[in-house]
Amino acid sequence: MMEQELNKVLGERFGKTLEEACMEEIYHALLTIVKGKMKDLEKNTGSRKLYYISAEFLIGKLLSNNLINLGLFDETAEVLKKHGIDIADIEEAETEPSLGNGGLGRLAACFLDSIATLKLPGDGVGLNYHDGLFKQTFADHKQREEKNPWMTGDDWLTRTDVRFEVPFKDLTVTSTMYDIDVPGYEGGKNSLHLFDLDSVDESIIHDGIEFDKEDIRRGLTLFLYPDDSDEKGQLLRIYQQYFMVSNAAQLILKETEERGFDLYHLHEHVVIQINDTHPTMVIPELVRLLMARGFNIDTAIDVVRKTCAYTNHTILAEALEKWPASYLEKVVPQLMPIIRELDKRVRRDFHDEKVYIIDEQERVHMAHIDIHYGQSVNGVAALHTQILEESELKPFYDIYPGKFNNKTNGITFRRWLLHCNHELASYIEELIGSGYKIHAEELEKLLDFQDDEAVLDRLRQIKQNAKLDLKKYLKSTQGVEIDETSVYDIQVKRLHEYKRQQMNALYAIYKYLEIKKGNLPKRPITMIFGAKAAPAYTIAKDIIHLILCLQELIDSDPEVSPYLKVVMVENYNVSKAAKLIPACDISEQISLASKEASGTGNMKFMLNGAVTLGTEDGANVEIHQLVGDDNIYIFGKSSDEVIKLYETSGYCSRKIYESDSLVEELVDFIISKKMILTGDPVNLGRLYKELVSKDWFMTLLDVREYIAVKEQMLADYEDERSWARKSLVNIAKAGYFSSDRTIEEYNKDIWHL
Ligand code: GL9
Repeated sequence: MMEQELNKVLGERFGKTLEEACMEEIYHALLTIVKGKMKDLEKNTGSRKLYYISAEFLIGKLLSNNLINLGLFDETAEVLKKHGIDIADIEEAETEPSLGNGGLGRLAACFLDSIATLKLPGDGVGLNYHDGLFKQTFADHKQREEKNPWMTGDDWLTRTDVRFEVPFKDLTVTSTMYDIDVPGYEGGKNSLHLFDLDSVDESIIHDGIEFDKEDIRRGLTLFLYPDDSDEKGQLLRIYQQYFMVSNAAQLILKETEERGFDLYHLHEHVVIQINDTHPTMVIPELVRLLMARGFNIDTAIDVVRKTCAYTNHTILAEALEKWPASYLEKVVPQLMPIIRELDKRVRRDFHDEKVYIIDEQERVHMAHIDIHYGQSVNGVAALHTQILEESELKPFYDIYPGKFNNKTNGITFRRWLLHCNHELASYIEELIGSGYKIHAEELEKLLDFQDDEAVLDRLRQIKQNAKLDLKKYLKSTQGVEIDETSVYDIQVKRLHEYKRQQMNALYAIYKYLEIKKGNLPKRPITMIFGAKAAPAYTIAKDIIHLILCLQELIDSDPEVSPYLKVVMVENYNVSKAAKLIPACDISEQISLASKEASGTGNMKFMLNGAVTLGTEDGANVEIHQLVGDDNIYIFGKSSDEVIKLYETSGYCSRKIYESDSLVEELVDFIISKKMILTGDPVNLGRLYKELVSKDWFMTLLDVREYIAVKEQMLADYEDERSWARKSLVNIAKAGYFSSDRTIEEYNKDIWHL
């Protein structure tokens, strides 16, 4: 079947056969075939429909995943193999849509997969950024940013004839809606609706990722997260957010009326999930649109409140959006009277300025709108929700205890096991059958094999094969040589001080100095990093600089390089994650306790048989509970202790630096002569100073214990059988982290679809 179809499409489009076509042509033929098949699928329906509004959908490449969900992957791979083609090479021909920054955006993509798979009616709504998150390159041991276009004209987008007028203060624009089909695994289909502006013009980009941020007509959807370190950038963000939610609100009202429902009953037929505060303006916008249709304000607010639900993804203050009212007046003055009315009602009912929407400095707290004017507030892991209830959002929890609930994040096993690790997925199927692909908790059946030496050996072999694959991949893409007999220790995620890549780098320094002293490790260690830093985040870029300098220093030292290797993977993204995760032995999840709301990489690594080295933070806490003390390595101060230190200003990094000679030696190395000769004294000096005199995320507090526990872990790795058992237990217990489970919980507690 697939063979005939491929030849037919290749013939029609390129006048070629499978034998003659190049990788790009085969990719485009497959794209055409898969799009056609998805078009024929029936959309999920129901009397109540979900709209998941999100500024980010980090969908990544789609070909293989769509083939898997349509049940066509194996056949396609077979056909290609018959002609001497590896489907992995076809995957390379697809450009990656990087329409998200990290976990939050990838979560939205995993959710769409699970919602479709569970056959629930639910569409995503977002923006069609022409350039995804910047493409990262390295030069002079520093990050450079380049634009990252992904639309090729022949891609997964389908232009629709849905268009809406979106009014801003100074101009009114007309949108165009593009759709991407989201097929469920073995049936079901929904849509991802991405709104765009026809007048957007990529030619206004110059010098990397610079452009005139005031040119709204040509620049509105050019970039995901344009730099918002200045006022122009912040205003552009408001333009983007309003464009997104006004389109979403108009689409929702249009579809609800087309389905024949009365808007006075909107909440019975629609639920809107607000993914972080970026889509918050959908609340006043819906109130405005309903009032324009004749609703009085009380009824409009009441209906909207019953329709909307909010997910909080972070407790970092910098991420809780507070827009100056004057900015909103400049962009969307039509919303300000409504926002002021919403605030007035809060002030009437509650006498605590901590819960007001507009504060004394005339800033609008977006999360406060969501909490007062939505029916649900959820955190994304048990500990995170507890912190929201007990400290971050306590005044709100005291008012609305019933609104708060937890939904521990999850990942779609279709991408993060079936697609990225075929060999492991089919071996698991051999052992316990295929039921686990739909009922993830069945993975627990693997526990029956924890003392089966043949099974443990095979798992080790599968890991070894993945490590070899990664070795080849890094060689061909970055020219880097890694040793497949070494232990692979991997930290991949956005670069942020709270995630503490700097602490891992201090371990590299520790190991370097140990080797120099003659204390050689039993087995070579490969430390792999992958991370993009926000273009305006200075210290994050300094940390990348430190890692790249260490990489070179170690590589060029023949005493050390046989035992230690540091590799920073360039342009870490979804497809690189899929190559790195199956090959990992040690999964680094070392955020400062209380700061990582959940983490989802931790789950991906676990599912692929890596053992976690982590703090009691985010979903690590739940991983720990599931696998037990013997199958995870935990270190560091607890979230309670950390929160207390912040409250009492009780942390002083300099004290630790001055009293602990090991810490002093490691930190001093950053500005040692060797390092200064390799790198830039400005960057290294700034980072050194930051650690000694500020260290806001308490690296020095935990670094000693981190080193000790990592050393223990490396020693334990040498008992290969017992390590393989740990690996098996991690896979077996990962079922809980299927996003299918997460979505079932959202549906049961919030959506009721
Ligand atoms: C995040 C949290 O930091 C993560 O811990 C969490 O797993 C995800 C998904 O809930 O959300 N919140 C947030 O703002 N980001 C997250 O990853 N940031 C980015 O995506 C860059």
